[in-house]
Amino acid sequence: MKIKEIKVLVTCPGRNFVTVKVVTEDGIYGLGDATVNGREMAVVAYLQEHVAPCLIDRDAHRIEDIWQYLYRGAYWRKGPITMAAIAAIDMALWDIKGKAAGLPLYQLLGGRSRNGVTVYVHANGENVDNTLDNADDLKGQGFKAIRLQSAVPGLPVTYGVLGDKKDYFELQGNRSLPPEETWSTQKYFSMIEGLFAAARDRLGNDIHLLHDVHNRLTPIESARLGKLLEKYDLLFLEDASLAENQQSYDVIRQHTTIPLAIGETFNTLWDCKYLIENQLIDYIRAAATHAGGVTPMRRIADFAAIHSVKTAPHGAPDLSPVCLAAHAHLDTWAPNFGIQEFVGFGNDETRRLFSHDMRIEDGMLHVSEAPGLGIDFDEDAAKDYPYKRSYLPVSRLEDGTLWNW
Ligand code: KDG
Ligand code: MG
Repeated sequence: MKIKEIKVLVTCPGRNFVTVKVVTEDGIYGLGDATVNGREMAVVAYLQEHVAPCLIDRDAHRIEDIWQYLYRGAYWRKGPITMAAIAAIDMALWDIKGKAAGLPLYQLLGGRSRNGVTVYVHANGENVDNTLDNADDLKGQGFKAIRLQSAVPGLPVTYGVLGDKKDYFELQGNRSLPPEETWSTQKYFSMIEGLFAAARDRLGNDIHLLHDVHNRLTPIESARLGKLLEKYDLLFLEDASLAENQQSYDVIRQHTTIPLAIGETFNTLWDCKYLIENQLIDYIRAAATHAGGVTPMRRIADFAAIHSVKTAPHGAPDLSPVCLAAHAHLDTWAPNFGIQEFVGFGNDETRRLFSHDMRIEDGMLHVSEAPGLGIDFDEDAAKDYPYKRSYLPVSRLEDGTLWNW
């Protein structure tokens, strides 16, 4: 089944998404997500100029060979732009194979390992009480796991807290230049333990709690935080420190038994190899869009499984619903699946463009039973929402030093 056309479609139904459509000679097409938040057009150029021309007339069924051709065959490997481009092609080819076979993707991966995919949702707030009001509300809706992020007193903006921009999509799609935010580790430590102490008092022990540090701490500060939060029984502490130097996690692990999660910005298995094989983390958060697609996500999951590490794919709104669909299949299959991050199916405009029948019930995401990924994209409607440049913020310490956002 030859590939006849590869379309790269950029649209901004509130925030930018790069969607790839691979069309075959039989008329079967597949979809993939190539969105790299704040760098979208770099992936578009990579796909249009350097990938699409090489794939025309190749057999769409040869997913593995095409993946190797794009990864191993190029002298310049890895990195978010390359891997998002490869990811989108790979997802689209799995979508095509599923449609051709008449089977949902999870069946091609090995079939169902569970009834549904447990998700964690976000409770954010301007203060501890308000964060816990939001968490209580989510608990009432049946969610079993909640990430808590509360504003840091004395800092004008805190990661994860939406402020007056209540909509995550609107927030992320409307920054024509990177806004600058201030960070203070000392101020953060004055808030964080109280948040989790109050959370256990108010929400009880029958709910999973999580927290994202978003790389703001050094390894020894992360170790201190882990020790402080151990007694509140978190499902995991995410991105406690950067792991560009993966040995940093040796330091954290020596001091605390808090479960650790990382990986949303990882692009290959190599980025997490040392962390996984030394059992320095408990959850790997790689995403299909940013780690090269379904093919390498399956390898990461298998490698993690033999080291007792679970999967917990990234699910922020900078991954399109096409990526969420791919995750729903991987999560339904992976024997060592842990939890899926979930921030909703998007605003009205996003739901108009991406149609699917995934659903949330009793705190679980339920995968589509339609062949392939089980998601469609309305190319014509997408023209109503053209690309709009938008950036993530940058972070500075209070003395002006640039820090990790
Ligand atoms: O684009 C950046 C977001 O994806 C990131 O800030 C979200 O850390 C995040 C998360 O865990 O969802
Ligand atoms: Mg995160």
